[in-house]
Amino acid sequence: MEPKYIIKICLLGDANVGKTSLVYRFIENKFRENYKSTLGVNLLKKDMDIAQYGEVSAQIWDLGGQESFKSLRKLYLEGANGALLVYDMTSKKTFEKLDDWVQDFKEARVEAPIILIGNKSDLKKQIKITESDSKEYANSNNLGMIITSAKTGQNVEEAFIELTKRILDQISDKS
Ligand code: G3D
Ligand code: MG
Repeated sequence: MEPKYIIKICLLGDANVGKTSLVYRFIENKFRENYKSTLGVNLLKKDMDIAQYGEVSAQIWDLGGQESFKSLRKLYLEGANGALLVYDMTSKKTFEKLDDWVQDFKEARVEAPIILIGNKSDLKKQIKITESDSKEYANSNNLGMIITSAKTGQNVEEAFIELTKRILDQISDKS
């Protein structure tokens, strides 16, 4: 059957925050300790069955290895219906870079929903950015927020599904 909706989801966030691991966990339900840093863009597809909407096919764009090249971002973000914006809970630096990503995304896709993800929640002793810091940031920027671990699988599926629901709510509102 043809999916009723085809959507584009982008993974945003600095290198090493766990974007590729989250996508891999969501699609394959596995975690690999050793990734080669992704080059270029990974493009993956996942079909979901979302209550009340039915079949949805998500194209998941994972920017690899070139997160720091601002000039690529515009092309990457073009046509995105929503984004998962990831930081590493053990790295203050990746949290401080969020503004940059939010700004770029909003410039390209003004109204599309974003979910903020604090990843690596399993590294409990090394956490530097708490869930409440994260909530505060999400609230003041009007983002959804969820804490995940690509390693244990905690909340990974929930994050993708929550974003997909928000995207569909928005798409169907407009039609
Ligand atoms: P990126 O795609 O954002 O660049 P990767 O990030 O998915 O390549 O992950 C970067 C590193 O973080 C990898 O470790 C990966 O195993 C690790 N990682 C990703 N998610 C988690 C998580 O939830 N918990 C823990 N503990 N580690 C995670 P290496 O050692 O290969 O650099
Ligand atoms: Mg990657």
